[in-house]
Amino acid sequence: MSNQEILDKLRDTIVNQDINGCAAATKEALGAGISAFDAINGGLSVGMKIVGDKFEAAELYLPQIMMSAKAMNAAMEVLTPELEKDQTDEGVGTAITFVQEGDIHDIGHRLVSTMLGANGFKIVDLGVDVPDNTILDEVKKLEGSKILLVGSALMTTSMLGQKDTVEALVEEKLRDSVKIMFGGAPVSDGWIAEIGADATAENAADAARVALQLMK
Ligand code: HCB
Repeated sequence: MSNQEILDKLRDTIVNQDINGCAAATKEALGAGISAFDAINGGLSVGMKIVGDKFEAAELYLPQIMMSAKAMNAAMEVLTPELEKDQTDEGVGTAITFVQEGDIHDIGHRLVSTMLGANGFKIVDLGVDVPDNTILDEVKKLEGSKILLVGSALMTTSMLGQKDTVEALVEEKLRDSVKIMFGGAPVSDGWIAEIGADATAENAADAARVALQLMK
């Protein structure tokens, strides 16, 4: 089977909510010499995009989306140790990663956290549905070191919370202590400029590149 066929198989296991098949296809991809990074970008994420589009077109419903998400998680269990193997010890800074309050979508958040960890960031993962107070407490603990806030929001409602987070940092006089990268499907460059954050990124690989740039 060619590498493209294996990537297509990965994609299809996500679309078909095949949890065991997805884990097996992920192992097959690694066995064929496909990198964890290519498996995510060329196979799994392509599948999640199709699932998202089908959900929007009402061709799939929530229970099916949850099964696709589980398949993605099964693949990430296989891939995370691989991504961690590439981990550098450069100590570029601490990335405080979180999903905005009211939002439990964590697939992209976990991909981005893993990718930043593999690129030398120490990761403080606050998880999902994170209120501003928790973020501020963590920033206060780390004040004085190099800090990157990495927030995800997948819904237009939770995206609005990113503005509140920036305002809360300004109010607590912590804005200059951190760089801020926000992402998630609804986040645009225009929104980043409007709320006074520093950057966004299209995907996990882009997030690593942008994050390293911000820490310079
Ligand atoms: Co969910 N959901 N969902 N959902 N969901 C979305 C997000 C909608 C867009 C679907 C739609 O209606 N069109 C929609 C939001 C609409 C809106 O506000 N505009 C929606 C809704 C409405 C809901 C519920 C409210 C549904 C309901 O209950 N009625 C509910 C929300 C509950 C809540 O959060 N309070 C809900 C629930 C679910 C699950 C549980 C079934 C499941 C989540 C499982 C999980 O995450 N553990 C789910 C899923 C999977 C989706 C879709 C289909 C896929 C999201 C995803 O995982 N994408 C999504 C449709 C879509 O996005 N088109 C749909 C794949 C990942 C890899 O991409 O964009 O998350 P990503 O991350 C990328 C990228 O953005 C970037 O890098 C990542 C990796 O490449 N990135 C960053 C991410 N964070 C970054 C941070 C940075 O600093 C930089 C880059």
